[in-house]
Amino acid sequence: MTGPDHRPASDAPFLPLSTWREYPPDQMLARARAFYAELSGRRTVRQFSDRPVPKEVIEQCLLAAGTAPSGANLQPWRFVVISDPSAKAAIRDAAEREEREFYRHRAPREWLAALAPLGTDEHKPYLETAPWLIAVFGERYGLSPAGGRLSHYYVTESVGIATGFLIAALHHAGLVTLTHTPSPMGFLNDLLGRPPNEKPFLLLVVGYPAERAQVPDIGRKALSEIVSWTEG
Ligand code: IYR
Repeated sequence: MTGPDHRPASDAPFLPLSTWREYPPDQMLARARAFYAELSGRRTVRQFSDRPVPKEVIEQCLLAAGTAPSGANLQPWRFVVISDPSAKAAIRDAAEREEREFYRHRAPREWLAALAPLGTDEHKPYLETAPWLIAVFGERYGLSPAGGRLSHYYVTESVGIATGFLIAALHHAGLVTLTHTPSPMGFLNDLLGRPPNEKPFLLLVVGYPAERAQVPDIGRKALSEIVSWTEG
């Protein structure tokens, strides 16, 4: 066993690492395979059932999201969870207004061509059908109790990682999600009463798939297309 590596000089308290555990190589490989198998079954879904999903499940998945690493551990995320039908209707209305603009005027031809295989359009009925919407915000800066600004670091990276954890947790729990990015998303601050230091990151639609839901016939890149190894 190697001895301790550099331990940063700091007066801040440190604890022994107690949550890590080692697996023998064969188990490690089996676990890595099983986790990939689990995640590879995740599909983005655009046809939702209105079946209710217990709040406790969403809560646990949000706890998982909140374990993400973040710049200086400032945890610059805020999840606004919506189930109220009138709030969902207002979000749908505002999102569809932006999306109409996007699909009819703003989107360059090349972008529309890239979206064609997904079958997306300006209609977002699932924003009302699905039992839960989770609006993810990144705190551009924090606020001190006195109201001063506190710097946050790597907000986009941190919130992106937390959102990835959230999507994985929801999938693992047996739910489906749609990562919705209406643009611009400023309407979410207005509708949800969020302060100006919170920047909308994306809107997650969460629930059960509709019966006989269909997904586009698209695949994932091969390992060789996404990885370059530089081995000694
Ligand atoms: N925001 C639009 C368009 C859209 C953009 C990308 I990039 C996607 O991967 C999917 C959709 C919409 O939500 O329809």
